[in-house]
Amino acid sequence: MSRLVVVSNRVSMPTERGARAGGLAVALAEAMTPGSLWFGWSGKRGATASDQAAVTTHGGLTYATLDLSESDYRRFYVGFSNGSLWPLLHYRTGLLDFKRDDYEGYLAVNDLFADRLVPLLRPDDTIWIHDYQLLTMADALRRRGVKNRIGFFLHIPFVPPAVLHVLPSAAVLVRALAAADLVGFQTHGDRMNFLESVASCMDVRPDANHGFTHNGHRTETIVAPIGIDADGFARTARRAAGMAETKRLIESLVGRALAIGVDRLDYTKGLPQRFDAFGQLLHRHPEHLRRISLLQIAARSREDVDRYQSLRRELDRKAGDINGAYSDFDWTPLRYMTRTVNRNTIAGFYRLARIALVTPLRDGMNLVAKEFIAAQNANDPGVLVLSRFAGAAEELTEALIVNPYDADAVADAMHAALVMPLEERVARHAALLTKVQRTTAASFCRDFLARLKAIEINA
Ligand code: ADQ
Repeated sequence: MSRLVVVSNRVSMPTERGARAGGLAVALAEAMTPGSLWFGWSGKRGATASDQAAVTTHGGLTYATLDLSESDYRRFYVGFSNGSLWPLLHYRTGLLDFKRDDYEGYLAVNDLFADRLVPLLRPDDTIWIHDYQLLTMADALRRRGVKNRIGFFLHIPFVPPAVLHVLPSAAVLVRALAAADLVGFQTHGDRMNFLESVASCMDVRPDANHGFTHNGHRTETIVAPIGIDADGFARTARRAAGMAETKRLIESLVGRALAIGVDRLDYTKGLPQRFDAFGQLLHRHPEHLRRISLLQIAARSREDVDRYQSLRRELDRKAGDINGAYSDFDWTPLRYMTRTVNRNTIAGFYRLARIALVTPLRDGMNLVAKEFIAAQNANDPGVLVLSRFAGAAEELTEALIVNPYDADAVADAMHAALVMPLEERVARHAALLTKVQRTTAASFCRDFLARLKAIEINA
């Protein structure tokens, strides 16, 4: 049987504290059968990059990691991946901070990954590369003679050609991606944008199966929405009812409704707009004054990118404005925290919440939306207020779908959620839960890998 080789920017080792709590490790748990190899950056920076991968085994899996040099880190990771590709692929061209030197660093690290992976490869390995940091790695492997099946999955959105071409050298990236045998996206919209970009950059039209052939190499595409282990997460949420943190939160609410937001502190997540919308709720619907608290948990991330520091300051200010305007001596409307909260604890918080605000300005999928649905008590569920610009909105149509740029509309949706009759809440939740149980982390892995393994390759 062919071995699975997963490649991602970061490898979360099971020995790292909390590393398996979320992210790719959980999503790929199903696919990583004993014997599989996980390859990527260790998260460490040294004076120079590793000249070979450090290989360890744990629980039947092999982990191969390399350190990056400080300059690789700045150019590949901070510079091009997070300063150019992340804003671009989230449609934020105004935030693009392109530097030719960073771009060259990006190509060099993708080449470095390929150089360090090649010695570890066996002829029948199936290679699955993840995400925007590694757009050119499939091509780097091909240039080193690798003939194995290569799949690539993009966790974040893909933009239409008019947006893509804002990035100098975008065509190079699209052509490099086409070196994979299978390229996967979260939504139909993302795939369509990619195929239009292929037409624009490579002058190749897709066929009826959404694949295309260029210079004798065929590239197929797949829409594979990522999901969660819905039943497992539901169990976690039920168990969390007995936790001390859950009890403390209940006590602190003194019977008030809880609205919750859980995000990485990132400008794509629409947090300033969400705070404005909450302010509008209190302004336009004063019947909710003193009756609701919004708990926003925002995990700090990418703090060495300037843009993230200014976002933090903006949120501190807005939170202060709202609480300054509306707080009472025994009521704080907005509880905003940037401390890390354990995922199991958050599961219990979701179950208590009457509303979840998942209002990104753009998001590949957004697993928080799915986690919130899985965590609910089906007999008395909370309501999901979901941005139309989250990938999850393509599936989760029974949520209250909003435009996150329209603070009044989001405020009205929150109001609708707060006054929604039980019967309607139950019906919406039941429909959503069916979907969250259908496209799970396991089905995501299964669908992608089944499709990849079915591809004929001429090795
Ligand atoms: P992210 O942008 O990180 O991921 P998301 O899917 O919302 O976004 O969250 C991933 C995980 O992190 C979830 O399990 C969530 O519970 C957890 N998480 C988020 N904020 C947290 C917080 N404050 N504290 C603790 N845990 C938190 C990228 C893409 C997404 C895509 C995923 C998976 O940007 O669009 O859904 O990959 O493909």
